Amino acid sequence: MTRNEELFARAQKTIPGGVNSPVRAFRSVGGTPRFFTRGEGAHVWDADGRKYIDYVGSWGPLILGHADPDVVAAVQQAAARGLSFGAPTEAEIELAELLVELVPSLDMVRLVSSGTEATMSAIRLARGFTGRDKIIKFEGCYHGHADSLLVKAGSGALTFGNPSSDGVPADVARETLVLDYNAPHALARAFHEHGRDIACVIVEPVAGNMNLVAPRQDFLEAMRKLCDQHGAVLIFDEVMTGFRVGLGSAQGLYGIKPDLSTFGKIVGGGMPLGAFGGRRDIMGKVAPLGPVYQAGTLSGNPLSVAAGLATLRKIRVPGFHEALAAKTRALVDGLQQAARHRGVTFAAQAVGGMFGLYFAPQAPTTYAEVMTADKEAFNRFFHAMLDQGVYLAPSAFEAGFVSAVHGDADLAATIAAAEAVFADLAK
Ligand code: HOZ
Repeated sequence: MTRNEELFARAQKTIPGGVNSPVRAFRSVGGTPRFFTRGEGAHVWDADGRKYIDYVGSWGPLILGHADPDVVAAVQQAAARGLSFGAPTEAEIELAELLVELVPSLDMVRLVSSGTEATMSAIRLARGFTGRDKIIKFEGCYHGHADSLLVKAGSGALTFGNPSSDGVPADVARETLVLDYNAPHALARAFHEHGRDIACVIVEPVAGNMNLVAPRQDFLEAMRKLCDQHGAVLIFDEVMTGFRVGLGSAQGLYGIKPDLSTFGKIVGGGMPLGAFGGRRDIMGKVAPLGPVYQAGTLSGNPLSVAAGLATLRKIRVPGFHEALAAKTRALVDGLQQAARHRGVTFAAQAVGGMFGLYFAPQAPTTYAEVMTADKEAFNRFFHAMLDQGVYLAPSAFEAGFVSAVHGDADLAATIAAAEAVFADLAK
């Protein structure tokens, strides 16, 4: 038995599935999850001492790689001054000011402890602001695990959703309309039928939880226009895309100004931190200014704020995101070329520092298309890459992430490993 296997067997006795977040259990790809002992730069080491090039990056936060010395020092210094006060600190203002400066749609922000908390709070705020209950989300987009958001499409083209988890009340799910991603006509129809009841539209402006699906520009533009016409709040869930696809996030990249935005991952630099913010008139409804309640003992935690500030200050240098995007593009181009050499049906695409890999003839644009990709081929690819020392997300339905410290040698080694794996897959 390997040390990873030993730890997994032990973990399953006291932790459901042996993990603290389901996708980590490798259920989608099969096999034993790797238990990590250390990360440095673009690399991680598992409990058996094996080293991997890491393209998960803690699912997005680690845009500077593992254990960036400046981020670690900032956290250490904050920790030495006190772990938590449950009272305001100056650093929270600095982070709020920086967010407002970097993302033009933000007039005000509230710091929370996770992306789930941020989206859950933004939905409540949109409902409180509009006095309406219904929300629109898109099939395949994930916005954390709050009840209103764990909802999948019901039957029929335009129906209210069904819970996608046991424990979510059907009555709550019924308030959520689930539409196809990248389908502006479906959105227009939904507003035509239900416009007066719709509090908000929430969207991942680049979907990253059904593998990576890039948005059609007219889809984003339609939702901005329809929300304006019907008095609904447009929420961009930038937990994944925030500060990753550009310094101004996806809203900067696509030139759309949402009413509210949610952040997580990079904003906390690897520590638990989320944020939601937006228009002043809407944020003015948040307690204690207004009647929409939201609170948290660890909100604005000093260590998380220190890590977030150190990360954002380091990535706001000119050219940072261009270099990250170029590197990510080089990776996906190299992988596509390797697959072509070996005659494997495969596509890949990048948006800024995030990427998607698809065992399909071309990159999908909807959830239905994502579902037609060859999942078995992905699973074989995943395990073969793992054997070659490349750690990809353990699911065909997750995006990948490149950091600023992935070097040319890492990219070349990854592409060479993939070429060998594609050769095997083609046999
Ligand atoms: N929310 C992540 C998947 N898109 C998983 C996070 C984790 O397992 O850490």
